[in-house]
Amino acid sequence: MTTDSHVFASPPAGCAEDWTVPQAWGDYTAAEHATWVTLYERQMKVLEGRACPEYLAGLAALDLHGGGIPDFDKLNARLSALTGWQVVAVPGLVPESVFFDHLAERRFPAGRFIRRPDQLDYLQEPDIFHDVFGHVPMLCDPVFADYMVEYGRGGQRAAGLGQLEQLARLYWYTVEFGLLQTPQGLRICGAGIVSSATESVFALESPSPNRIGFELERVMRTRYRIDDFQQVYFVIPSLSELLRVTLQDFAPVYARLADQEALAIDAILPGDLVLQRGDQSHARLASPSAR
Ligand code: HBI
Ligand code: FE
Repeated sequence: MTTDSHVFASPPAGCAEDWTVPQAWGDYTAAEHATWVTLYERQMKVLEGRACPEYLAGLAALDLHGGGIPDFDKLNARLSALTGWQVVAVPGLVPESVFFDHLAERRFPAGRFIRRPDQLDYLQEPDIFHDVFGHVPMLCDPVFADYMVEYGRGGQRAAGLGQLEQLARLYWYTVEFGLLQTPQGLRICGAGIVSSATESVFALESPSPNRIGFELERVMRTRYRIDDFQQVYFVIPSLSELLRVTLQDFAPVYARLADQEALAIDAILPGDLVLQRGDQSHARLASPSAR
């Protein structure tokens, strides 16, 4: 199976200075729209009772129904009215500096391509389903929308301090794979989980992964994997707490982290708030490739 690479080191032809491209919604084929519908319907079977209320409210507010690939012009009219955010089309994974610059300006870069039918279950690069179905509904929540702007600004600062790896872990364990504590129990807020039929169930119900209370420096030290289910999920107490910790000055945080080792993906520390000490049964079956 060829791996369509949508990872670019320099702007491919047709890209603007900021790496954006026209979505060209009219160019999507019926097969591409059908792929969106298949993915959407599959997700909606598992997300009731599993996705956090803020995500489900965003999905409804944007009217991201299963009719096909959303037209960003229509999507942005709704999204910008709610939190001032807009989605911009990019060819795929863009360099971190470009990504942070967009987030800091309330623009979410979404790959305009969609996975092929033989990639329904997994692809490593963010396609339009991962980015728009996974990430954009949470941007309707004012607190999370502000968190993402602060994250973008933090990324711009971290780039200058050489602390991108720690900040990428914060993104990974919150924006991509975060779980949220709610009065009804644990719910999914991470885009990487909410856009995956299998991980939506695994993250909440499997005995395999650790589930640990979110703590900023703990998360920033913890390695992650990009090729299989996570071996640890961090549980965020509330979106306002997530925003609060991101509003602080990270310089002292980076200073403390500078002389601390990165933590193994399945580590459990004495100070951890352990909600589940996983048996790592899933990971034992998979080839380890922690980052
Ligand atoms: N580019 N299009 C796109 N989407 C992402 O989610 C993305 C990216 N570039 C960098 C990136 N994410 C990660 O490095 C984050 O951890 C910042
Ligand atoms: Fe993502």
